[in-house]
Amino acid sequence: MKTSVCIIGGGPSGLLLSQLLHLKGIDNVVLERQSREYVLSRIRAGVLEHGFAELMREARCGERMDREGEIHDGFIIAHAGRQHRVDLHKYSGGSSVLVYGQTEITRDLYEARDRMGGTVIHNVEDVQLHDLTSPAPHVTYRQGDDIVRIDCDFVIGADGFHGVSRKSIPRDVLKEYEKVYPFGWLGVLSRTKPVSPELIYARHERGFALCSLRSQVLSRYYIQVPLTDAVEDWSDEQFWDELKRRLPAEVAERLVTGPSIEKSIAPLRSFVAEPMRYGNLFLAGDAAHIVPPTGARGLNSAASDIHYLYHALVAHYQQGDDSGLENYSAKALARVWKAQRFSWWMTNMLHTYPDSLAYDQKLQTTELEYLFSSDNALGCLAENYVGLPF
Ligand code: RFL
Ligand code: PHB
Repeated sequence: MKTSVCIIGGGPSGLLLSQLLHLKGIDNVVLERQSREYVLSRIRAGVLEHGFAELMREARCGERMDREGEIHDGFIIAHAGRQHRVDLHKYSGGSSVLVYGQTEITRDLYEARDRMGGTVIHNVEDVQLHDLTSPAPHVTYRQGDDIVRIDCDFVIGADGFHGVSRKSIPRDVLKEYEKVYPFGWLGVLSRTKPVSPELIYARHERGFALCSLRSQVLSRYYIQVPLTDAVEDWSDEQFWDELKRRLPAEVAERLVTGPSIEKSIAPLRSFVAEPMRYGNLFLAGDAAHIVPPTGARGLNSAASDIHYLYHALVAHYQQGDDSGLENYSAKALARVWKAQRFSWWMTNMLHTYPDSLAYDQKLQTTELEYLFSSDNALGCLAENYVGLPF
């Protein structure tokens, strides 16, 4: 098989780039290790910035998102039994975020790829990247007993944190920066009315909690748990009891509980791999960087990578201009590190660390008190949460 761009990974990053390139007449193939059903069963992001939504519209995939997504002009931070609203609209100069699930984004992208006759190959095994520093790289994979070879100009590594692409860069070229947090998030999806029309981020001595939503009939809640906990350790009842303990009494009282329809634990990690280019391989999204979900930046950072790559590839194929490809890694990383900083800051401010000093706890409280006493501090939070410019 021969194509211009071979994209490894059929998550939101890979599918979005595939769709955008196809609309510009640039031939591409997506290789995905899992089945479509499996990819669509993963419950992840819920908060999108406008830059991401714009890209979805440009990819002609924004119709359902604009119809069903909810615009949020603010969110709540709860601590010490009190609730403070962060007015995103006021403090970010009129911006907001969109609440629309990653599952729905992915579904919309798959449907668009089908409609346009895009090539997305599922259940590929043993993907291997070859000759990445040559002008003619190729990718091989196994499907059943067959080894299939794809010749291409460029390989895009959009295969998430555990993918093969980043691992194909020699160890002496790649530098990895990592911070692992001593806790995870236990998430529950339930077909219940959300406890609040806006998200609530709660700091509590028993651990962080988050009340989020997918729609007015579908709620998503998280609680901070030790890394040693397993999903099986938590019955639905235990989850709801613990969530209530961490919310202000007035919120806990109106929480509607119900059976969980999905329950999973995600460990929290900050990670960046540099550079994001090796020869004709370009990394994008979770393949190159991970943030703890506290700042809702992960998918949004993937979107800015895709924006830069898309424009760089179009300039290459349409104008023979390679400056975008040359600058890709530096440009993407500059924004990636700002998302890292913000996510680390939000995580530190809101989580309970197992061995924190009384001094650290005082600083955490002071950080929150300062935040809600300063328009400048709120402005800083708001401009990062709605997304820095691409
Ligand atoms: P993905 O989604 O991991 O997709 C990569 C795809 O590559 C496939 N793959 C392979 N395919 C072929 N060959 C191989 N060798 C392969 N290895 C892997 C995988 O099967 C998969 O389908 O990466 P992508 O596309 O870069 O997207 C990134 C986002 O998924 C991620 O950043 C967000 O989900 C992070 N995130 C959030 N981001 C936000 O912007 N806002 C949020 O509100 C938000 N909330 C969250 C989150 C992530 C969470 N978890 C579970 C980590 C909440 C949670 C709980
Ligand atoms: C979610 O709804 O899954 C969600 C929302 C905000 C976050 C993280 C996750 O910061």
